[in-house]
Amino acid sequence: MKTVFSGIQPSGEVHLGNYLGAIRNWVALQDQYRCIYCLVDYHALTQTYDVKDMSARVWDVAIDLLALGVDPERSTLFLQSMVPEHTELCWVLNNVTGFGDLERMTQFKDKSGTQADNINVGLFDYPVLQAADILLYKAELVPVGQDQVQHLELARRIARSFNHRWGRVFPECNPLLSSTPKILGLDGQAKMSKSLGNSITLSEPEKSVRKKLARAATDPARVERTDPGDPDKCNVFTLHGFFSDDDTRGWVRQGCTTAGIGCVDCKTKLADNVLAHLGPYYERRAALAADRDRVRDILHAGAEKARAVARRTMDEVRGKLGLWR
Ligand code: AQP
Repeated sequence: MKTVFSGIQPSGEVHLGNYLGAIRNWVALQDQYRCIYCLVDYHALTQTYDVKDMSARVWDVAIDLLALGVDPERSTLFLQSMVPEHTELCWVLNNVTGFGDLERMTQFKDKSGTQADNINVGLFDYPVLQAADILLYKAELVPVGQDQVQHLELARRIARSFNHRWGRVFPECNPLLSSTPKILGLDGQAKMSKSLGNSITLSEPEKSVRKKLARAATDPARVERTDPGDPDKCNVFTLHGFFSDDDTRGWVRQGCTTAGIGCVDCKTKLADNVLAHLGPYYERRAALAADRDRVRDILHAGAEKARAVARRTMDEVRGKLGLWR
């Protein structure tokens, strides 16, 4: 059985981009593969954050993942910092990673712009820690959003370089994209992202979801209510693609291209469908939030399972490196 690995930063609550780009795939893959999912808290250190918020962020993301359907009976869910082999393997992999390769990473370039006051070495080395996360479990499939594909190409190169220099340990890993791999921000710019403040988090109250969607950018050609638009250039229509049925999508496409409906009609329908889709998640989230011991136990049990695999891989790696024991 193939191994699937993926991670998410506990840098706040899960947003629609995370869900549509990656997490719904995490849930779907659980029946077919050995799935390992990780809250990558060491990755989150690369951004400026308030120490007193970190633990709440971990809770929020853990609860969100479980409420969305990550099932601890079928998958391993754990916190990265509870398995120190991640950073250990990262150090080893640093030695087969080209400086120039890291300089070319789009995420590093983007983040260097948006957090210019904190361009740290961790941010630069982020893709190597990500490669270590994946390779530690010899994962072959990595469900991610489009923004992570470049990092996975690098992870493959790093694995090859390791195998070439020290002997074969790691398999090739491949990205697994959902049908909505890139959700744009509500401002219509770049990608939906917490740090850009253009996201909707799943746990937001109904009023806030409706308000944010009502203000979401649409096809720029639709300036007036009477202007026809192109749904394929509209992020709101991309969201309908997942949350609405064929009839609704047909109604939107027809109404938008002929200016038969306004953006308000289209967005109201979308908000209804998003909220209806998230109904079961709201219920499960409330139950989990009231049972913190259970969530803590799940993360501890997950870390123990992950660590057993991670230790074996690191023993193998140290053997290949010729380190003294
Ligand atoms: N807009 C998106 N569209 C599709 N997929 C996305 N992902 C993130 N944004 C989008 C995917 O979600 C998974 C977790 O990503 P992450 O750990 O980078 O999550 P994040 O830190 O919460 O993402 P943000 O909001 O983009 O964080 P910041 O602003 O802190 O950088 C990944 O598989 C990712 O591809």
